Amino acid sequence: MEKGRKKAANVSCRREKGTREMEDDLTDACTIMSYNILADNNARNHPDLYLDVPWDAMRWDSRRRLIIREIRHWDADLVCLQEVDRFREISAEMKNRGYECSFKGRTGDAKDGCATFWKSERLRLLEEDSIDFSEFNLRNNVAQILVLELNGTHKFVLGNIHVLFNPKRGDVKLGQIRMLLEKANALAEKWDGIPIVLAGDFNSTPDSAIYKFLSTMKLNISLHDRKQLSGLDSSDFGLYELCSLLNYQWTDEEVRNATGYSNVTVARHPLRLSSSYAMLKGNSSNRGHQGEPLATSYHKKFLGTVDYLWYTPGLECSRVLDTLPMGALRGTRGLPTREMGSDHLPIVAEFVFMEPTQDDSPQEDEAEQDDKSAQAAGTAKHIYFSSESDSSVDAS
Ligand code: KL2
Repeated sequence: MEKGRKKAANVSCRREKGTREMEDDLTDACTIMSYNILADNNARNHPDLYLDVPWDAMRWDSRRRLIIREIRHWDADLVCLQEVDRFREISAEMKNRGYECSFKGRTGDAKDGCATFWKSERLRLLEEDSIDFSEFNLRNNVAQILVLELNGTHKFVLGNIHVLFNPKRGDVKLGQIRMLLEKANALAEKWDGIPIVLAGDFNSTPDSAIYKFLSTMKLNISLHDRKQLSGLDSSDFGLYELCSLLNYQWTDEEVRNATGYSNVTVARHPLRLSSSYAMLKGNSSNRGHQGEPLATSYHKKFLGTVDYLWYTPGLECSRVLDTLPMGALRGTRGLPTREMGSDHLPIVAEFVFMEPTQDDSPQEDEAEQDDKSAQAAGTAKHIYFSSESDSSVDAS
C-alpha cells in the first residue's frame, strides 16, 4: 500500500508539481488500466493494417517486452487486457509483479480473450463471472465480471469487455454492451449496491450512438442505421446506403439483438455511467468529442477512440493517464512501433470511493447528471502521457 501511494505521487509530480502531496491519503484510491494489446494471432491475420510497421516491431517477442514494460511502468492496481492470446506468457510476468489473474477466452476460431490482473496486496477477489456472448447468438466475444475488495473495505464490480469489431453489426455490439451492463448491475445489487467500473475496447467511437446509449441509459434504435451505430463504418456511401438511410431497415432478429425484445425499439440499461476521460475538464490538447481522447488506437484503417473506463456513482475519477499527442501519434504512421507494443494505447484512471449520497439510485434526469459531472470535474487532474513521459518509460 505504501508503495502504491509513492507511485501515485511520483506520476503526478511529472505533470503538476505538488498537487498530490497536498491531497488526502491515497490509500483508498484504485488505479485501473484498460489495454488492448493486439493478439499475436490477430496481428498475423491482418497484415494489411500494419503495412508501414517495421517487421521487427511486429514480432511478438518484442511487442511482449514493450507491453509488459508499459504495464509495469504505470503500475495500476487492476489491469484489464483485451486481445490476449499468449496468456501464459503474460500471466507469468504479471505474477512476478504480485498480480493474480483471470482469463476468459473467446469462442469459435478466435485464439484470444480478455484477461484481468489485480494486485493481491491491495485487492481481493470476492466473486467471478463471465459472459460468453455466443450463448446468446451475439458472436464469439466475451466479457469478464469480477467483484473485488480494495484494502479490505471498498467493494466494487469490475467489468472487462472486448466488443465485436464488425462495424456493420451495431445491433450485436449494442446487445453485448447491454448484457454486460445488466449483468454488472445485477452483481452490484447482490452485493448491496456497490459501484461499478467497466473497462474495455468497446469498438465504438465517442460520437457514436452506442456511446450515447452508454452515457444516457437509452437509445431509440429506429432513429439509427445499424451500420452507423458504432461510428466505425467508413465504407463508401452507395445506393444501398442511401435507401437504408431513408428507411432504416432492422430485422426482428437485429432488433432483438439490440434491445433484447423483437417488439421494442428502445434499448435501455440500468447504470448511471460516466466515462473517466470525459469527466476530466482539463486542458490537454489530446482530447476531442465529449472530452474523450482523440485517439486510443491507430493503424492503416483506423485512427480514433474505442477504449473506455466507465464508472458509476460511489466512485469519482481523480486522475487519468493522458494519451499521446495526435502529432506524435500521426508521426508514427501507425502502431505498433519499436516503442509501443500494440495498435492501442493503454488508458488508466484513478478512482476514489465516495461516501454514499442520499440518492444514488439510477435515474434518467440528464440535467441532474450534468450537475454531478460538473462537481466531479472540479476535483480532477491529469497526468501526462507525452513524449516526455514516454522517455521515462525507457528509463524504467
Ligand atoms: O478493432 V480491434 O481489431 O478492437 O483493435 O478487434 C478486432 C479488430 C480484432 C479481433 O477480432 O481483430 C481486428 N479489419 C480490421 N480489423 C479487424 C478485422 C477487419 N476485417 N477483423 C478483425 N479485426
